[in-house]
Amino acid sequence: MEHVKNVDRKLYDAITSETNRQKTHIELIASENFVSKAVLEAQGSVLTNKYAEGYPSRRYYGGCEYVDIAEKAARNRLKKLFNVKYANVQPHSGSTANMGAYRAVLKHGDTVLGMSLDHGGHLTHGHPLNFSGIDYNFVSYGVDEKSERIDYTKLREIALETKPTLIVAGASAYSRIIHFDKIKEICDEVDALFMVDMAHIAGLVAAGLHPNPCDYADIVTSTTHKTLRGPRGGLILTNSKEIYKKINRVIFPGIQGGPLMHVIAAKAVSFKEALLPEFKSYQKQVIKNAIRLANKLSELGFNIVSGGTDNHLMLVDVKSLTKLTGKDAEKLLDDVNITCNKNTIPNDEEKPFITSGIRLGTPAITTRGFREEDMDIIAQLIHDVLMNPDNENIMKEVKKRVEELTTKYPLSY
Ligand code: DSN
Repeated sequence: MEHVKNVDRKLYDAITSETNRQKTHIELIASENFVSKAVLEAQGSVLTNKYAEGYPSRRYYGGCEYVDIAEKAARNRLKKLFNVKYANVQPHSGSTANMGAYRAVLKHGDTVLGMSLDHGGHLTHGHPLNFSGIDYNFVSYGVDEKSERIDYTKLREIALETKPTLIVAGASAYSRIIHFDKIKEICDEVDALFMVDMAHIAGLVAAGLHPNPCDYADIVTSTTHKTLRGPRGGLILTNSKEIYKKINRVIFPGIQGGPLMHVIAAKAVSFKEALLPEFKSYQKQVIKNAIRLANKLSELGFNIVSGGTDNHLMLVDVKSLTKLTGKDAEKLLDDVNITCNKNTIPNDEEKPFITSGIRLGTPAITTRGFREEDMDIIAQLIHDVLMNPDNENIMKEVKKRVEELTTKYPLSY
């Protein structure tokens, strides 16, 4: 950071403070992770200087021979990782990837089914304020009131009734295996296309620990920075040559210009890392840690939505035990250096900015080396803080325990 320090003290201070925050906090935001130094280096490389509109070997600019190596490697590694025929690695984000996928197969106003944001879906799966909900006629499905798992029977009924062009699966706050085979059956029955946004679970899929949506869906989208542990960005996969051609045209020149070649290079590096056996062990530990954290919180009296987790995250209903809102819980935990986000729980009575729950995930802390026994400690600390919001001594003690843990598992940035 020597150069930033010399040129821009303000930004140097902000970046070093953020580095320090990451080192000293227990990061439980389920969609965050810590990239390797190799990924960071590739993203910070001179590839940021290069314009490369088009696709490898078919560019609108000269001098693309080296960035072509990066994009070809990213695509090939990704295809191997997910056992899929075609990959576009240019989407700048998950939102852009989803926009690209929709535009490739939908017309304005087409009917689409997506999981409701309140039940764990995503903004780009049809929220009325998002482009998806504005451009298309999204109809929501959700979870069963009792089991708090996706209600596939109801989903089928909605599909039979609305005859959608596309059904979208995928979630940002759903802790159970998504049964793509069941949704594919429904798609076939109503003659709908099937898209999966696997952003949250991509790393688990890559490691073979969650069913692979590429075996069922016409289009699969993802971000690259969550469980997959790459740089911030998006991607689109398909097994259909026809859909692939449409996707390529939609991404460029349809909705994006020059691809971010430094980010694509970093994606390539992270995909290489994800192909290593260590990545599978890492993902196994992510799930073990999540299950242990959910179990311990549950033992301590917290209601975990759907009763637990099969993946990297859990939704904790904080209000029923502590009377605190999700917003208050997020703030109290932040005060002791535990970072998470407030989250609506199914059929939440609180507004989305207040909520009754928090979402916790284990990808980032597992990257640091945290193991099951540490989950017991974290659960106890969360319990102690949220049950004693006015007790300064307890807050101080918890902060000290957090420091012990973050020191035990240092981040080497
Ligand atoms: N914002 C992401 C998350 O936290 O899950 C989804 O895009």
